[in-house]
Amino acid sequence: MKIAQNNTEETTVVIIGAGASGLTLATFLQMAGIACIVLERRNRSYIEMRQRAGVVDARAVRMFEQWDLTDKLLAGPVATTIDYRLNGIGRIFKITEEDGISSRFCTQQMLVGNLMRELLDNMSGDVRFDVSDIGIHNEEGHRPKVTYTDASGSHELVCDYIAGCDADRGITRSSIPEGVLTKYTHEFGYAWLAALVEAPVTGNPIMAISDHGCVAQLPRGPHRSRYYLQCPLRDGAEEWTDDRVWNEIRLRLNDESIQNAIVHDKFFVPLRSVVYAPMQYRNLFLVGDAAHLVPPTSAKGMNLALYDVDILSQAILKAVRDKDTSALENYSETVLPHIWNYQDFAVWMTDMMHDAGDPTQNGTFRQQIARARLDNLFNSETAAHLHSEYQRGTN
Ligand code: RFL
Repeated sequence: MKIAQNNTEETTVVIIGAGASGLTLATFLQMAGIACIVLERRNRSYIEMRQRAGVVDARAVRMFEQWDLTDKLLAGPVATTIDYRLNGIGRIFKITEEDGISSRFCTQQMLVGNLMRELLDNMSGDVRFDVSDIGIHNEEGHRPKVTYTDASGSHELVCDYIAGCDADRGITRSSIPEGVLTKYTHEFGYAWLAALVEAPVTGNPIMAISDHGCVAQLPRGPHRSRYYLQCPLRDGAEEWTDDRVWNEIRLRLNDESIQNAIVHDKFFVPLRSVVYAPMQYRNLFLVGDAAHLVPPTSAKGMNLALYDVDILSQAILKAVRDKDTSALENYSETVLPHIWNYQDFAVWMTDMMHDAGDPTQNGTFRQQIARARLDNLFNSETAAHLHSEYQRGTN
């Protein structure tokens, strides 16, 4: 980092957002010797406590292996199986491996905490927390500038590239002039009540279809898990008391032995899919949730964000080291086919798991179709190949 004037500094890449994608990108750039500064509106402990995803997929594990970071970043056991149930009757399926590499049960919180330690404590990375009023100046023919305010006053960063890693409600996407981006969106018409509970997954993670709707239990560290319960859009978290949550879990899993446990938080998520295209404008590149959202059923949001980072970090390396900007110019075109592949899979999987739930609406026929599809997805060679193509996307 060079200091140009009093409160103006120069760097190569400014990354907005210190979530899963921003911290991963910063770590890779730092390891490659490319100067970068991360701007984050929250403080470090808030980010380290934020509970989200629970599985790092095989593709992302391979990416971290290539940077020799797997042991440092990915705590947690290898994810091998998942229990899909239909009206209480379960079948255990093996999670697809990619070239012998398995997914890992590693919560997003653990990954983010490990990235933070690696970047800040071991590599002296530059992450500025508690910043506000970020302004993006990305004009034709000029080096981009990012302005921001913190407790010490206002600052300006002059850079070559800006990475928008600030998720759906961030500011980088909204800095792009109207008419440049197209928004593609799909509302599923139902919601999930997500409840973080003090009860670990004791067997396999569960995805279940029942006459009362879909339910999932996914690991969130050694002592906790998150339950997801399908519910109508008209509901809200406040209508779901803790007792109602546990009664519904017992009903949907057809298991009276499940005991109530502490519910740490509950929130309500209307399920939707969104893609913004193109994912770049001049020297600004959108990454992760800033560019696309998938419903949590597919467990792919964080993994898609990590995929974007993989492609963007390689493209920045090429531009800075070899003065070859072709991969950066093609960033959006390279990433989007993979994103659409996953959107396709996510819509297929989400509809199958939810439309089959209420027999008064769609009949038990749909439930048997769902069973057949799951069997095919995980057991038949053709379907396994198809699934692994989805997993592989446009590698
Ligand atoms: P992040 O991780 O949300 O990071 C964005 C960062 O940007 C900051 N920020 C700003 N900073 C400065 N100025 C501003 N104006 C800013 N606005 C925002 C934020 O504070 C934050 O630190 O986005 P990123 O990096 O794109 O990563 C995406 C993933 O976090 C997301 O896709 C996943 O969490 C989605 N997701 C899941 N993905 C999976 O792969 N598997 C799962 O099982 C899974 N479960 C979930 C999920 C998301 C959930 N949420 C968000 C409802 C479960 C839940 C509950």
